[in-house]
Order: sequence, then C-alpha cells, then structure tokens
Amino acid sequence: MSQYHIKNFEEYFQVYKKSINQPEIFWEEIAEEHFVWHKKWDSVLEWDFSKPEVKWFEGAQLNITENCLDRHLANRGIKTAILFEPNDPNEDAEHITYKQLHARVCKFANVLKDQGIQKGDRVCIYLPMIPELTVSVLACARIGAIHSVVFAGFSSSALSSRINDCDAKMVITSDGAYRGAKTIDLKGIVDEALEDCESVKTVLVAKRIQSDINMKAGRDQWLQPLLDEAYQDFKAEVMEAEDPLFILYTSGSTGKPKGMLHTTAGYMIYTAYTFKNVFQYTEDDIYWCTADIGWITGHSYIVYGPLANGATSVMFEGVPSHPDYGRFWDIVQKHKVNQFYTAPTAIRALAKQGTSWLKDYDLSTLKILGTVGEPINEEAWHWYNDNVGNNKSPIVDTWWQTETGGIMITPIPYATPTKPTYATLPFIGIQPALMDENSKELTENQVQGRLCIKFPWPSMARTIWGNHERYRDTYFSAFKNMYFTGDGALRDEVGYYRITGRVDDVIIVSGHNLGTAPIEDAINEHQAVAESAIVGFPHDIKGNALYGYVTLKDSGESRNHDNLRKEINQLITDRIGPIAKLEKIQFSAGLPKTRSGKIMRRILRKIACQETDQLGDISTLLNPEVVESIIEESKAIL
Ligand code: 6R9
Repeated sequence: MSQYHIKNFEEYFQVYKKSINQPEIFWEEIAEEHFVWHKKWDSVLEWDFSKPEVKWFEGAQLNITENCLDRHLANRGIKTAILFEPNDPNEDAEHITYKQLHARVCKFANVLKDQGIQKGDRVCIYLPMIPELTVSVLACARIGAIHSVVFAGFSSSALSSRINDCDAKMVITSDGAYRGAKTIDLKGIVDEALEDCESVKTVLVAKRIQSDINMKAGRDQWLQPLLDEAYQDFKAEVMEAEDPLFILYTSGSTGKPKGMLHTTAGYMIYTAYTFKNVFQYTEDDIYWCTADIGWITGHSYIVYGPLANGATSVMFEGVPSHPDYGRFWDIVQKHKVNQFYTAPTAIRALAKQGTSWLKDYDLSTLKILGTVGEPINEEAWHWYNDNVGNNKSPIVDTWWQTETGGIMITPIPYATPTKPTYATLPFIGIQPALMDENSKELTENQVQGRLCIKFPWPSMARTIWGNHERYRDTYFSAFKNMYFTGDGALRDEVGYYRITGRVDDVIIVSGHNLGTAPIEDAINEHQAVAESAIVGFPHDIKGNALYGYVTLKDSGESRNHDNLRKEINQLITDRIGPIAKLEKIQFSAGLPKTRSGKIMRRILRKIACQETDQLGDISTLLNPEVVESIIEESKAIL
C-alpha cells in the first residue's frame, strides 16, 4: 500500500491512524519519498500552540519550483502543465508544457533579479487569470521573493492597503483584463493605488487587452521586451524549509485584512498530498479548478498542488456566464475535463438558469466533482450531483481556509461514502475537535460545537504578516492549545462533520441557537427560490428575530409575495420548527457578495437592524450596487 495514494476506505483509515499516532514518522516518509531536497531536515516538527510557533522540517533546504517544474522535465517535459482557456471562446486555448513553463519561469526570474528583487522581498501580483499570473508566482518562488497576489477585482484602495501592509517593492500587473463582455482597466487601478504607496519602485506590465495606458517613466516597464532579452535558465534559490513563500490577505470579522503568511516545505508537502488524494489524480487526467489564483484555492489547487504532482491544470480567464451559461460545460467537453472543482455560489447561479444549458454538452469525462468556499445547501448539492455528475461522480465537499493552506475535512472520492452537505471526515493528519461554550471538548458523536484543530499540520499559516499578536489572539486564544477556525460544525452519528457556517452567523432566538445554513437550506427547497440569507435583528421578546433575504428564480417573480412568505415559513416550520420561522422576509434582486462569492451577512445584518449608516467599506464587494437597492426594498418591509 502506498501512503501517498489512498485508494479505498480501509486504506484511508489505516493511513489516517498512522498519521495521528506517529505524525512525525508519517510526514517524514511522505517528504522523503515524494519530493526533492537540497538538504534533508534536522527535525520533522517543533511546535508550541501557546506562542504560537510551528516549524516543519527545520534544517531542510529546497526550492518549491524545482519540485513543481525541474523534476518533471525528464519524463513530463512535453506534458501540458497549464492549459489556458481564454475569456473569448474563439481565441485558441494555450497548452503550456512543463518544459515551456520551466523556461518561462526562469526568464521571469531573471527579469525579477535584474530589476533588483532579492530573496525575502515582497512582490505584489495584480493580474487577471492569464498565464503570466502563474509564471510570476513561480518566478517569485524561484528567486525566494515573497509573492502577495491580490485578486484583480479588488479596488485601488484595497490594493494599496495590501501593498502598504507588506511593503511590496514591485507590482506586476497588466494593461487590462477581460471579464466576460467587459474589459477592466487594471493599470489605471494600479496607478491610483500607487499614489499612496511609497515602497513600490517598479511596475511590470503584461500586455493583454492592447489598450492605451499611461506608463510612468522610471517606474513602469513593459514585461515582454524584458522577457525577450532574458536567459531561459535560472538556478533556483536554495530556501530554508520555514522561509516565507507567500502572503495572502483574508478579511477578518473586524479590522483590516490579515496577511496570512505561508512557508515553503510544509505548504508544498500538504498541498501536493491533498491534491493527489482529494482529486485522485492519475497521470493523464485533465484537472480544472474554476477559482481565481487571487484566492487560496487557486494558489493551492491551480498552481502548487497540481504542479507538484506533474498534473495538467486548466486555468480559465473568463466567467461562467460568457458568452452564455453553457461556458463551463463547453470547456469540460472541449478539454475532456476529469476533475472539476468549483464553489456553491457558482453552482446555484448555474442552477438558477435551468438544465437546458447542460444538455448539448458531453460531460462523460468527469470523474470527480469538488466544492469549496461555503456550506453547500442540499438543493445545490443534488443539482450538481444529478445534472453535472450524472449521479456517478462523487462530490468532494472540501472544507478549509486561507489559514489552513490546504484541504482539511473532505471525502476521499471512491473511498468515503458521501452525504449531501457533509464535508465528512478529516483528511490524513488532521485532528479536529468540537468545543462547547465552556471550552470543553465534545468527544461523543451527534454533537455541535466550535470547530478547532488540536495538532499542527504542515500547511498551516505561521503568522499574520507583521502582527504575530493578532495571529495568536485570533486563532489561539479562544481555546487553550488549539487552533480555532471560527467555524461551527456538527458531528453526526457516524463521525461525519458538517460545517454549519461561521460561528458569528449563529443567531440566538428565544434562547435557541439557530444556524443560518439549515434555515437557508429549508428556504432554498422552495421551487421559486434561487438563493437566501438569514440574519438576526433585535426583538423585544425573543432577544433576536430572523430576517430573511430571498432572491427568486425567474419562475417566482410573478407570484404573490404574501403567499410566498407563508409557503417559505411553512417549509421552515416543517424542516426545523416554528422557532426558526422568519419574522420578516424581503424579496431582493440580489445579495451582496464578496469577490470569492460569499454572501456578506454583515451588511444584511446592518440593513435588518436599520443601521445603514454603519455599513462599513462595501467597495470590495463583487456587486456593491446591489446594496442600495436592498436598502430601498427594506423600507417597504419595516
Ligand atoms: C478555501 C476557502 C474560509 C471559510 C471557512 C468556512 C467557509 C470553506 C467550506 C466552507 C462549508 C465548505 N468554507 N469551505 N464552509 N463547507 N466546504 O474558502 O478559504 O476564503 O479563507 O474561506 O469558508 O466558513 O472558514 P477562505
């Protein structure tokens, strides 16, 4: 039995047991057998959650790009590493082989070096989903610079605050971006951001949309001429295991975004190992994750995890609705995709459009479907399973976070029996715990509590850039000697986990704890409902009452709203009980979402509480314009 590739449920249990009972031996064997090193480690793990300090493979030396590129050249040189599918379906897809990717990364690394970037410098990457994004990420890793990718949909103020937080020396961007039928003036956003950023000395600009842009003399340079001149080999910088690899910002419930810092060896090993097993990747598979590399999902499961396994990873520039709602399925058919990994919000958006968009495409190559980012509701799960997976491809509901670096709770496909809305069992090496409000661990099954992790895993973030105290306070102070995830979860009678949502989403109504997710699930069962979000608002007698925002499918728009309200509350009563009935129901045209598709309940809560003067920053939303109309509609509800 190979510990690296788990093929059935018995193997999962055996390997899991070993990973828990002898974690150091287990991870040492994985590291030894499946990666290339300049020097092996002196110790496998040193940790102390009270500081908190975690070190994996101290003393080891490596470069992650040698593991992702160089070592594949002998046998996979002509295999496609990155399969780039452009925004416009009429533009040719680009198959970048391992050999070509290696050469492009080396050239880019030479350019970075020539521009004065050194090991440890921070480089901010603000690019659309074009090959230069993957290449620049890997080029930073090759020379030991710390990349900080900022999703190219963030505003100039969000960008400048991230650049300033990590004192980036350079920004890599493009003249613009295609996004569906629109173009976005990325360089203009960078120019605006840099008015407030002293640290940035150089801006490298890739050409994508051929627009006329302003180039600031002495600061801005076109990338391509520099690459054309650069030598296509570059000796990788030898990095220590715990040297920083990247910073990625994630928003907290309060305050400015947190720059989560990930380090080299542990991150590499865990993302590679999870990728192999969660997607059961075999040599000729075509794997596609629809996330943007601006999020952790793209870092770990478009770039590092797949490339460390010598996989072919599809990189899609566009959006699921362009030129029409069949685009995802067109790509699956065109490239014969075997593993498809997306988010519940995308599934719901596509489900809303009906199944006619799928029927002209051959989806028979699909073997595994994945979901990530938020709890998947039952209706979306079934829609995905029935229509995309044709009831034959297991769905891996993968729970994890920017902070965890890699997938933490997930089924192993074709091994773990799946259960709708359950992320099921901890991945190898992961020791979850559910805690009650008195900080006591709930050890039995059929319990609900706060989700913590008891033992370090290789890809955990090591700190918040420049603020270790905040790292400790946020993740290691709520429960002694545990990493607190900020999520709630329940464990069913067989030990399967279901993530119930952020614990700040729990609403206490008349003394009863109600999670928003199960109520939203009940509402979403209504055939006229597209999506819903529940928040609490103060109530004289109950303490809190529930306010529901509901968006309707086209089929529901002509229906009588009072009748719909009654039917929705009846469904909730049937599924959960009268205690969970909604006090107020607002039918809205849309819900405010983060760029990664998460519903911003914080904003909806403020509107429900009539505190619209305290909405905070909404500029980073995907759809800030929707907020105004929700406020208007809410006036009719109150
Ligand atoms: C990878 C990613 C993390 C938060 C996390 C949780 C939610 C992610 C989930 C899920 C239920 C899943 N989340 N996956 N909830 N089921 N399968 O999304 O990272 O953007 O940092 O978000 O997303 O609430 O705490 P990130």
